[in-house]
Amino acid sequence: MSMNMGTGTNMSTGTGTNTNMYELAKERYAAFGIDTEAVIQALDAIPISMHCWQGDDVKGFEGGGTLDGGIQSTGNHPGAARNVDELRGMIEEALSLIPGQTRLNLHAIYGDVAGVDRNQIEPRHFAGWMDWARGLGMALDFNPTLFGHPKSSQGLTLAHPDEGIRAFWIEHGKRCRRIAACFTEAQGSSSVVNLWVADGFKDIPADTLTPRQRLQSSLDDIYAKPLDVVDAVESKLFGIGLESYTVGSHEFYLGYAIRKGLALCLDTGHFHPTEVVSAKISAVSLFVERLLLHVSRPVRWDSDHVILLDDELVAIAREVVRCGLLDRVHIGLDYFDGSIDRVSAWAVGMRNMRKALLIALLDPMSALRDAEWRFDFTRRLVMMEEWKSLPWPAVWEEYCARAGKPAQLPFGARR
Ligand code: RNT
Ligand code: ZN
Repeated sequence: MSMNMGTGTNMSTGTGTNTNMYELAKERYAAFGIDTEAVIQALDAIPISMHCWQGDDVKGFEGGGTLDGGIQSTGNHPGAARNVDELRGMIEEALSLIPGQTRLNLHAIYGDVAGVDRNQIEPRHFAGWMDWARGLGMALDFNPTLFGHPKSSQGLTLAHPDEGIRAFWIEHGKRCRRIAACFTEAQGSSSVVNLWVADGFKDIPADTLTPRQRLQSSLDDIYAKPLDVVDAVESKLFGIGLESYTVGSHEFYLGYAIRKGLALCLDTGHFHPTEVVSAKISAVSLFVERLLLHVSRPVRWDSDHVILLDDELVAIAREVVRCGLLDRVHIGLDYFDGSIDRVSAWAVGMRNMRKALLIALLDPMSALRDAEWRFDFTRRLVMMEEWKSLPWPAVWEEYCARAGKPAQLPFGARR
């Protein structure tokens, strides 16, 4: 099934407001062999999955809402969504500021699930989301929620020594995949189901192997039935209170995804501080068919700050584009900042991701590759450096104008 579904705009008609600036930019890029019209078309069609959990600080609608699993949303900015109507209203407001194909990434705790335990959830608990999303022409992605629950309070879920606890979470995982398969059927594009578990230990464990064997066998159970979804697994380095050992490490899931043919999720906050996801993409792309990116911004730890238009964001987008991976990499955002207006947090991050993709699509890759393969490293360097001062913001503004979205965000908090 095609991945390219979500809200979108018709790029083939209409011109923007800054025609002079744009016409100049078009010429400058043409000199580097880049067709900005083709870039604008391509940019608009790339799906980016917006994470619902920025809107309410990852609380969900079960009624309890304590966050554990070693993740934290900090800050007391007013306006966190208290119910599904408020959350949808905030998402709609964010969408009015965000150009391009946008998908929505739900967690299992965001269904109509007050009083429904995780091993009881069904597609009907998500019928409201499906109706609403259909009305917006927006596709849904999904995540099992294996944290913030009495049965995750010991820091172990799918790797727990108690078979009953493992069975509870396995059932949750299976049900989540079935719910996502209903999304796929309704929306005509495969729903991406990402599984992340916090399982680990605060202090140094004696036995590092047995929990991994348990996790592996639990996962085998969850993925036993083939369904029309894109299954992804997400590794992590450590969480708060789980500093010494993570069962689902990078090596664990890289191996597991390769063996089972699953997508590998790389979260930009889940590696050692000097490691970058942009440096991993081409290598892992040789061994897994699909990647999921959880684009986040770690500040000293996996702090999930709003993503900036920084060098690493552009490097990630550039690797995806240069390696020709746009149809094998699913791009999703994953951050939650409770200290600022949450609608603006979405809008800034979603627009930054798309700006990074624009910069990447404007890249003169074939000329650079040509110079590189002729060992003309002077030409490669000069071209790369001169290209950096080309006027990509003029193309961005033209794109926003054609998409009917503001070229610049309003500065003030919306809530
Ligand atoms: C946690 C993972 C995970 C979560 C979401 C809420 O470190 O990044 O993806 O952020 O599932
Ligand atoms: Zn993540």
